[in-house]
Amino acid sequence: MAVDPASAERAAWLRAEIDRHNHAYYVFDQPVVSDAHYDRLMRELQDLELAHPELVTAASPTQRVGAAPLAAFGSVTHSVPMLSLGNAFDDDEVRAFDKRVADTLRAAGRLQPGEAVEYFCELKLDGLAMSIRYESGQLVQAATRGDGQTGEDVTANIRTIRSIPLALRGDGIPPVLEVRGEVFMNLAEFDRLNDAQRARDEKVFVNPRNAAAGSLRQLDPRVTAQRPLRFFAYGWGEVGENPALRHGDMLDWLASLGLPVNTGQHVIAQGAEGLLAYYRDVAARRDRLPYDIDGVVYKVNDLAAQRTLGFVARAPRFAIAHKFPAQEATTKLLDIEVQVGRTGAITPVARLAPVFVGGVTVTNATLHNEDEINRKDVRIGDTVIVRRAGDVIPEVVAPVLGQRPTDARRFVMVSACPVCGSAIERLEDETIARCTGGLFCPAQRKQSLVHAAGRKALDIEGLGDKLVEQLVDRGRIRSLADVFGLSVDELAEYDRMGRKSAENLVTAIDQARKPTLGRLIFALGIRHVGETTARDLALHFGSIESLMAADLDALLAVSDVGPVVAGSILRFFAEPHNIEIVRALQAGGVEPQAEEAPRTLGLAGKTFVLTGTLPVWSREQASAEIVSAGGKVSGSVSRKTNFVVAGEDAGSKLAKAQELGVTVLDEDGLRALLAQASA
Ligand code: 5U1
Repeated sequence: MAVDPASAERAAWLRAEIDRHNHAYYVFDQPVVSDAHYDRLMRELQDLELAHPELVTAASPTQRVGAAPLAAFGSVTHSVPMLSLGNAFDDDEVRAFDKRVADTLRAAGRLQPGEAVEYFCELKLDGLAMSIRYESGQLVQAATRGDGQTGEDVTANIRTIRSIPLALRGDGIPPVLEVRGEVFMNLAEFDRLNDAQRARDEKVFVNPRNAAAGSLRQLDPRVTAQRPLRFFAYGWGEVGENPALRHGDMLDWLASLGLPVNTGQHVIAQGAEGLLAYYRDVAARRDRLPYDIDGVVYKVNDLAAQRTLGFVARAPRFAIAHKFPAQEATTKLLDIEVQVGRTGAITPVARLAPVFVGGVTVTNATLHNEDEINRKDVRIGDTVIVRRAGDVIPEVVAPVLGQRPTDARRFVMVSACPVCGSAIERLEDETIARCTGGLFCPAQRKQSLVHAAGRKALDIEGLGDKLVEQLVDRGRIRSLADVFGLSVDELAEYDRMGRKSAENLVTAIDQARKPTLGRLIFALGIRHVGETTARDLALHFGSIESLMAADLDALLAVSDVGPVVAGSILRFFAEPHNIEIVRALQAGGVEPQAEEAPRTLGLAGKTFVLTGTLPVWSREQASAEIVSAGGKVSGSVSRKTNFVVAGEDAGSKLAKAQELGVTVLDEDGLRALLAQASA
């Protein structure tokens, strides 16, 4: 039966519409419709194609996961070899690269004396190189780099990546276009994938690169389709007619054909110093990028100059990768010891053979907790992968199982605190084991004192961990109150303490006698009471006496204090020795000052909950607007919620708001409220 023209037209419209939404969502990260609306379009197209199979085209968005599982990947000979890049590891190597380029171009008459070379600078994503071939605008093949000449045919898997168009768009579609770029995974999506894998008891991936590689090597494209893979184009192989004069124009052209290009991160730079400035800028932002990068890439921008420079072996002379210090390295796990934290938390710490990673030499790394060690199956004696990204504490990512020695030992959690001998307890629903010694435990006492002296608490400059260690070990201070009895004469006797430092410290201790009430509450180190909660409690109760006298209902009346925090405060003040400490502080002359209420912004004190998809703003944008107007954004609706902002497909939160009589706004309502607040 012939397809009626209306159905054919509708199917074509749906395909174009879904492609448009894919592009907005996956290439620009700016969805213009809700997930539910997108799903409805997709379902309608699927239904139409089911009713009229003649309407199905290879480029239809319904065909991304159409292929049956493969027995093995075929091989593909690249029509233009896939090159690799030479590396530079320091400034001098970058300057030498620029000099080589400039000298060659000057000799060829392509650069005037004194003129700097123009480069196109890009991020070097830590993923897998991919070549995707379009013929007459249709995606026909995708292949891995392999050895540069021959790669694996991963077409069915690449078709599942929604940011990659199945058909090119726009005018001037070339007869053949091979796009080259990187397949990768965003960090947040990688974490979510691992959470889901863990929940299903399936393999957890070591890093986003491995997850991307593992996802591409799936013989069943339906598995790949479930993985959050992304792609950015940075080059090309075979291309019929090249319409551009510069690398940057070429990328603009690829973007105009609907291909994802990392445009926001590119820069044009002049000469070596311009390259190094880009490198430093990216290095400073590296930890805030949504994906892992392992360096930046510099390419001579002028394509004719690129041809003049040509190639050496398998790498171009016109481009170089400037690598960042590796964030992962392998080393030997010598031992696992445990540390006792301020609240008694027992943290296993890996003692490592020294290894240079993330720009520093690392000898210790956190293993978080016992479950984590078991989950990762890390054993003493293993060779392990260690990761240090930015300022984050180094961590053991995974063992290298192929290198496990036969005498590798499993970690056994201690049953008594290694510092005070008290029992170790692990509550049923907690992952953390704790020393039950409380402030009897010197480790907890020391850390509590360091916390209390910290900048956000009593801010006692000069009372650091080394001095606290000595004071506690010699039995000179047992609680925070004892700090206020320290004298210059006795302090001057301690290691590394001259008379001048002792005087400065006693002055700092004196100044700490008048903290704000919030700082004093924070200094007490009550579990779950952070700096902000301490301030809220101070503003609400006005004095330490009222806080100590507060019952559960009184505590729950404080904004952002829920049952967990309230319970923790009640338990803290139920301990006689905590009351004694407060009394001793008062006797030592500590007099908290009234907390100053923060400058009130328009929405101060108002709590919002966001639900559903707003027409224009993403949740993050809406939250940022609310917070910058002084409001708070919470995840759940309660009687304390002032406004629920509901978009399309809002679910149970909207129902709860209606049930509780909480004011519900749409995006326009929120904008009006914000405008009012700023006026
Ligand atoms: N950004 C970028 N990454 N990357 C990797 N450009 C780039 N170019 C490459 C490689 C391997 O190779 C060129 C030779 C196309």
